[in-house]
Amino acid sequence: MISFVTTNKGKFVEAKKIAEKFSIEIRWVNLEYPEIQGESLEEVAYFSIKFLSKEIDDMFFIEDSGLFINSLKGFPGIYSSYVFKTIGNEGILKLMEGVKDRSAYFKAVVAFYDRSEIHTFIGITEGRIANEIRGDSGFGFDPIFEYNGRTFAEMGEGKNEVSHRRKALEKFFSWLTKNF
Ligand code: ITT
Repeated sequence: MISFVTTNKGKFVEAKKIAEKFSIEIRWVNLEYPEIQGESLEEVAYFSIKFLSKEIDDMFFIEDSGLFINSLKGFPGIYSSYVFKTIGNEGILKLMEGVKDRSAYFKAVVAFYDRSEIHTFIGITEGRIANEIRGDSGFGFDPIFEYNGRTFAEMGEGKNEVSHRRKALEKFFSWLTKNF
């Protein structure tokens, strides 16, 4: 049994479904932890793992993600939570007014601590920033992230088939079945 530390229930439910396909059982640890102001998702995840390794005594993993907009040099990136809480989807659309290159990607980093080493797994899904807010499923930036013409929030469960989080988790679980 491996613990998944996250305050986000949606993330846990999604991970549990994917884990089942690999016959892996995961446990939800709903624990908030400090996130440092690093330069990359990987760096932030390393510090979080180091902090959590003192709080938890079995094997565990975390998952951190963000939206990276190319014309904004990767913003909001590691600041995604804060930017979503402050300026939100409307704010991002405002920043993108009149911008031609609307390409963007979601990136997820899964970081797993086996009590001796930290292993990271990355998932990326490319798309573009929509011209307006569309759809009502999902969370966060889903209503403004377009993938093949539809926003993630218009794709319902279909988002989970192609999401950055799914890709990172599948890499992790498949590695886990071979190594543990
Ligand atoms: P943790 O406790 O696991 O950290 P969290 O909700 O803070 O949960 P993240 O830090 O990984 O999650 O996510 C950062 C922000 O990026 C999140 O608040 C969303 O606004 C956005 N985000 C991440 N994944 C997303 C997705 O699949 N769809 C839409 N927005 C996403």
